[in-house]
Amino acid sequence: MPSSNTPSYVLRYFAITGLAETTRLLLAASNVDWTEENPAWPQAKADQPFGRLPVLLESDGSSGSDFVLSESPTIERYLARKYGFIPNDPQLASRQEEIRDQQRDVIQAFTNVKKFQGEALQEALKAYRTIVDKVLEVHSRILRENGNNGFYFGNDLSFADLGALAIFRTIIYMDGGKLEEERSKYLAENLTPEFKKLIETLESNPKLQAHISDTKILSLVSSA
Ligand SMILES: N[C@@H](CCC(=O)N[C@@H](CS)C(=O)NCC(=O)O)C(=O)O
Repeated sequence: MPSSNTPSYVLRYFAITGLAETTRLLLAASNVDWTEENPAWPQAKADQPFGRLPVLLESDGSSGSDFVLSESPTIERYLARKYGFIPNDPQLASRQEEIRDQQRDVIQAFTNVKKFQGEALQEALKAYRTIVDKVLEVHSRILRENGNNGFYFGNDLSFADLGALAIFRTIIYMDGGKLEEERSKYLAENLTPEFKKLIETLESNPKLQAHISDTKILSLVSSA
């Protein structure tokens, strides 16, 4: 358990995976004290620093002061650096961030599919499949080069690993967890053995259990 001087956190977001899922996994893996708030919207919009969510509040255990942070990529990197999921070496750190930004492109393409109809929808689906194929291909190679041990780099959980699990959880649960929609079905049907191993490794990590125990996805994607 964190000591009394360890910061505690409140994550404000909507009750969906979306832009907060990597942050939730980072908070769980960091073994810190954290809770989630789902504010009434749009009533709470004016109370947020930039009028949007997610927002992270950090309370310093000793002074009680709050550090308030917006922008999901910034929140993620703040926690990942602070709790050792991004290495200090700038080149190694960039490798983690590069992977995470490519994962983010998948979510961007995924949400674009929801915006369009007709011909534009077909174009958005094509773009989504292209980025999914690329990430599965390139990232599976990186996972293989690391010995296919369920981690992108070395033998420890990193920012890249947590980001990958968040991608699958976001896509599957934003589509209702049924793997019937074109978007989630495509991802599940094309999942590689390397990603299955990564999901299996993360889903058995004791630190993540409190957040994922009722929402594990390996059996869902394996039977797709
Ligand atoms: N760049 C921001 C985007 C935040 C964002 O678009 N949040 C949406 C939810 S996913 C939101 O707050 N929508 C409600 C609103 O804009 O009123 C981030 O990555 O955190």
